[in-house]
Amino acid sequence: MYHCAIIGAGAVGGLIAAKLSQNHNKVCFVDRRLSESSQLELELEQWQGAKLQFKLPYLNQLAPCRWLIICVKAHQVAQAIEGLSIAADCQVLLMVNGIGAEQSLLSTLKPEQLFLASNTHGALLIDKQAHQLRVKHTGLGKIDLGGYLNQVLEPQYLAYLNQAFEPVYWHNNIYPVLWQKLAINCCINPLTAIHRCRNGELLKPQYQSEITHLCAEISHTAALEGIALSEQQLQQSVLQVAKLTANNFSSMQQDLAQQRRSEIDYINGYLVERAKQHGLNTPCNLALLQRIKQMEQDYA
Ligand code: KPL
Repeated sequence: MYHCAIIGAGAVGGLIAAKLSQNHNKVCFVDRRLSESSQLELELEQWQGAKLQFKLPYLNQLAPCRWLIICVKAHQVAQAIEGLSIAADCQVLLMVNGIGAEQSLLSTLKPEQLFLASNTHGALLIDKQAHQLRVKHTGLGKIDLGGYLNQVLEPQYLAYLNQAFEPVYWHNNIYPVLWQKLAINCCINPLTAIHRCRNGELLKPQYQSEITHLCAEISHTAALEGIALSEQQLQQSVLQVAKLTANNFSSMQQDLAQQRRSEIDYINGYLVERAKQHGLNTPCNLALLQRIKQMEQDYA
């Protein structure tokens, strides 16, 4: 039995696999698209530390595991688990940007099997070949997680993650944390993609009024969803993350620069949709959603 199977051999998946393996957990990667199972050579350049190297199973079918961790792009979640038979005692941890992708898992899983996480560790993909993955841990962050059903009890086996990734914080209600991260992504991701800049640029005075309006819309929508997050609190988190990740390009900036599909539908798109359900207009978030959609349509 594997402790963890990981879907998504990218920067975050590589970081998680390496840290868990370093703590002597049995880890494998799963990718249904592989024609046959093989091995993946994984190298992690640690945060201010030596390099770690592992050879991990790279399977085209899911093997028995306690945790299945999904860290792909939000719009790839449904496809990533298609055709996998996930055992009833396997706990699934979804670690993606935005909110809404979890809905596509509920036709396959019992809701009590599903856990949602927010990750703020910085991870950079250095190189990805068919059987090789090199990643770098670029910033120490934290992992927050909780049950899809707001369960009060910490799941069994959380210790695996905790030892490898201190700090891992358990929340009886994970949704306020997810909405706070949503606010960060609603502001930083589209603005850096549109202005083709690093996260730190958004600390400049010319962006402050737009960030204030975006946060006000998010705070009002969150309140209608029963989540109390003040505009000031959200704005402060956005600016704090922009400062901490000042030299990074956001994931959406990178997606658009490389003409890939972005996660906008699960970020500003999710916000606009939830607000609409409550009869609320969110013009600032809608404008960013439309601008990013337009930029995607203009790809060569
Ligand atoms: O989550 C991020 C992303 O780029 O998707 C932030 C926190 C904005 C860091 O770049």
